[in-house]
Amino acid sequence: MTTDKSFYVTSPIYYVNDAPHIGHAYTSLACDVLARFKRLDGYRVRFLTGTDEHGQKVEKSAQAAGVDPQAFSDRNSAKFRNLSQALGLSNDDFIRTTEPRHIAACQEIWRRLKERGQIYLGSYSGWYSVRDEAYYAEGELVTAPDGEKRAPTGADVEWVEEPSYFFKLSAWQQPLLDYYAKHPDFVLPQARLNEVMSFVKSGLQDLSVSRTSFRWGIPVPEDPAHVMYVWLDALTNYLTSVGFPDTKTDDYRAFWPADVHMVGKDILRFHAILWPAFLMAADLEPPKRVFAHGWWTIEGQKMSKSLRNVVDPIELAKKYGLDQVRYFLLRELPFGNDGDFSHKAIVHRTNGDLANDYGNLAQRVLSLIARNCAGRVPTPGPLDDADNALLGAAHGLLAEVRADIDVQAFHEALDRIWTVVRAANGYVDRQAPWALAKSDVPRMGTVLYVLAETIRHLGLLAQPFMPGVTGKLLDQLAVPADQRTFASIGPGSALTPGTELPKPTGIVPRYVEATP
Ligand code: ME8
Repeated sequence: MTTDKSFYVTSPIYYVNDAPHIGHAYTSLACDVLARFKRLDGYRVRFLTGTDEHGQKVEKSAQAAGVDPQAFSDRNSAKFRNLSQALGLSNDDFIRTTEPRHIAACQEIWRRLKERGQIYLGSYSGWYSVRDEAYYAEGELVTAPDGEKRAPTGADVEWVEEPSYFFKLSAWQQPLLDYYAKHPDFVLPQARLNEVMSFVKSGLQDLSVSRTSFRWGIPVPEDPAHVMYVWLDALTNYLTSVGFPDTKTDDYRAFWPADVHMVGKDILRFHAILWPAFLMAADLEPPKRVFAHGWWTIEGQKMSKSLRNVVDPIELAKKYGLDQVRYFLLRELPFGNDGDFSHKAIVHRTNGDLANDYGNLAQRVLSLIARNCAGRVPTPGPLDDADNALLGAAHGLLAEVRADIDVQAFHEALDRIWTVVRAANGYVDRQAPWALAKSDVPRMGTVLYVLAETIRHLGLLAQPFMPGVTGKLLDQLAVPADQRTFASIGPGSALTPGTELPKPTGIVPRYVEATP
């Protein structure tokens, strides 16, 4: 495809100490929807995901498992790669931070920072949380009920004293504030930008960016007794994937700066403060947006291994269907808010929005056409106001949905699509094409044509969310593969009357609890 529009979206790279769960799937699915939407909308897209493999947390987990950290990373990174496959993610790259291309990129960014006088040698003494891979100032710590000092996230902290290189983060306080002021959409949702800004305004300290008390990291160029701080290493992955340090490549020019770094709210500060500061200091452009989404609890509780309530997305997809899981996760919560996952809620969405509203609409229209129009796209006669209103709503959806997707309001995009689904179901009820089949066959043809065109649009627009279900729907409308992009939205590529359609089959089954 030749296009000068390009779009680069990234998920976080996940730590290999944990097995993939619904939280990881959520972020990656959101990226996938964005990537698919932009591809269908004519963009050249790059979607990156992968695994974060260095640092003390991974080293300790590997030790606990009795394997060396590389073997441990190999094993667990493969689980995330499998997750991508099982979820049908359309990622263009899967990066591992132990790959040579990434080590080269990190060492180069270090050199750039060093050359520009942004890094100096000192020694760190202070608190560190291995679970968060973060440094905390004394004043940020909280005293837990057991009297222990903890990170504000509840994680354990330990006292660290070691030689360390520092990044002059304090020098970037004002440039960061200026950047936020100039780019009010840099962090979404808006409220999260306010949190970031007040943290930055409260003062930034220089940041320890190397460690000497363990070995599992990328060696600092010219001083290999130090390994790089895992967040400097991890964040750089977004540059590695587009070819950095070579900034002349086609991919680098097309895709840097990234359009959206999709993250959970837990890692917003790393992305919205450290990352643009590192980049500006290295004379590279900061990303255009960081979207920090909310947190899922499970049936009202925090997800944790000890509560044995960790939800495996692959099991979930096997139980309800992949598209049902994708739809549920992106429809249930306003994207950005926290929410609760429950089996009751997913069954409700699957049987209500999907089987009853969307699936039933398609089923009704396709079987009426099969029965009354000899299985061929009917020929429309003159259109009345009701026909034009429904078709107009379908044609107008793209512009509205595009605006939602551009601010990552996935729930609103779906809500809008479903407004037309409900309008179409209402139109079927009111027009009663089954009665017209007996009283006015030409009018029946018009009504079924309007409906077929409407469901074609509903199929095209829901593709990024439910590639499987919509694929089946578009197959049943005999829409050729090259007419499934958003360029085919609107009256210009309408269904051709007389086209033979395959025998209709259901596209979204109801979920029925298996009897034990
Ligand atoms: O932080 N609800 O990796 P990580 C919603 N390696 N999202 C959740 C979630 C939940 N309950 N639990 C996890 C790291 N997530 C670093 C990132 S990026 C340069 C380095 C998702 O394995 C959410 O996206 O701890 C969160 O930000 C991410 O998993 C944390 O993944």
